[in-house]
Amino acid sequence: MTTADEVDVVIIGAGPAGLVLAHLLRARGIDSLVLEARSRAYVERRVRAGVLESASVELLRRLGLADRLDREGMVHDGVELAFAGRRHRLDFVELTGRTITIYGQQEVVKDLITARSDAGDPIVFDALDVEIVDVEHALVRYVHDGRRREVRAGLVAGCDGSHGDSGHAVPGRVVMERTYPFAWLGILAEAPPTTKELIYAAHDRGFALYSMRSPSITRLYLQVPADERLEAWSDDRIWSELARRLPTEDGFELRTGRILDRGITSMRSSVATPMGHGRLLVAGDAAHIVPATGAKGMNLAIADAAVMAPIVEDVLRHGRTERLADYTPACLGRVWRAQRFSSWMTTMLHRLSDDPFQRQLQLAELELVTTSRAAATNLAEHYVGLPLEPVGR
Ligand code: RFL
Ligand code: PHB
Repeated sequence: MTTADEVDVVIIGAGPAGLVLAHLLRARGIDSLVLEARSRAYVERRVRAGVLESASVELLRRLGLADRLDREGMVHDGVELAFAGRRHRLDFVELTGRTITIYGQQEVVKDLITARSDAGDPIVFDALDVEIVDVEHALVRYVHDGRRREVRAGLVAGCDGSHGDSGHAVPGRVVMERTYPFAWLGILAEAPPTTKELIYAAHDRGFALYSMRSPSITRLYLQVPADERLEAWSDDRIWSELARRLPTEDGFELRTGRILDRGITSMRSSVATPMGHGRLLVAGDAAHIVPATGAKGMNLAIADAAVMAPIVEDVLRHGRTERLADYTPACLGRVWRAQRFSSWMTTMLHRLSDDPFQRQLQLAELELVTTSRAAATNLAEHYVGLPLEPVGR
């Protein structure tokens, strides 16, 4: 049996893009139904990004969703780059007047889900076989609790991440992509951070990243080959490799602890255009992926939602369907800036080959960004993130 519903907007996916969009629409008085394939417990536990740009924090604050973020988020004034045995600090506040906030993506997701359910707005978890049946008329079907359901909407927002299907519903979309011959092995460890800020380490043995989640939890990453298996890395091997790549001559101390979570993340870049068709608009990882080195993915997902919300309002409330065509170009300026930044950071910091010429070029680049104020400002401006206004001319 099919149960039919009607709603202003169907949002597919309860990640940062879908949940921020749902809240932005609520703030404009627009109803939405969020359909999420996984369980609530699963999406709230999924360990991913950790860096929020200042504009992302401000947007969450404006929506009244930042109480816990403001209490528990760790505001960082800069980052450190480590290479050739030394650490160099980039002071974001001095260079840009702005900061970043370390707050786990799953904490953002938890806060947004709690606020939505407190308001009595629907999120259907364990929504199976979600299908955009008619992209021109925003008709979506799914299965929940063994029942087939059908929803008619004014618009569909495809926010189902890099493995989702919604992007495939855009006819003739073109995907540009680049893969890297390495991946990141990431761990979450029960160990208090020993530095105040993140350390990006460009070691001869490969890249390592020292990050954190709270005063008692560190988040660490190691560059590994693209096809690496997690089973090849015992706890001892992980800690000893980190202990080789992270320490510097100034006596950096790596604290070890119980490993709470581990995973391998592939490194790739992609942009799919257009980011919509008919009554479908696609946001976040469902439309574009950046390698994690620039810490941009979650922030881009939030920025897409911020572009989409006023367009949805114009279309649904004022019948201005021509506004749908504005969505892709309004997102792409920022997306390509983030691609450029993430690809540059990735190339500068990872071990790319055995070629000594290439290595010297990387070291020269690192020397430049840590000694030239102009070069440091370029890095800092993109790391703290661009304002939420459209990027470009
Ligand atoms: P998400 O978060 O993947 O959410 C998509 C949601 O859609 C659901 N879904 C479906 N629901 C219904 N039907 C279907 N058919 C569905 N298929 C999928 C999924 O279950 C999920 O809940 O995408 P969104 O919202 O676009 O957000 C993107 C971010 O998650 C992603 O860009 C970041 O995590 C990337 N990233 C980082 N981004 C940053 O901004 N800063 C960082 O520091 C950062 N570090 C990282 C990262 C990603 C990492 N991993 C693990 C990929 C570090 C890592 C290790
Ligand atoms: C993280 O803390 O998970 C993190 C930080 C910076 C990055 C990527 C991931 O560039």
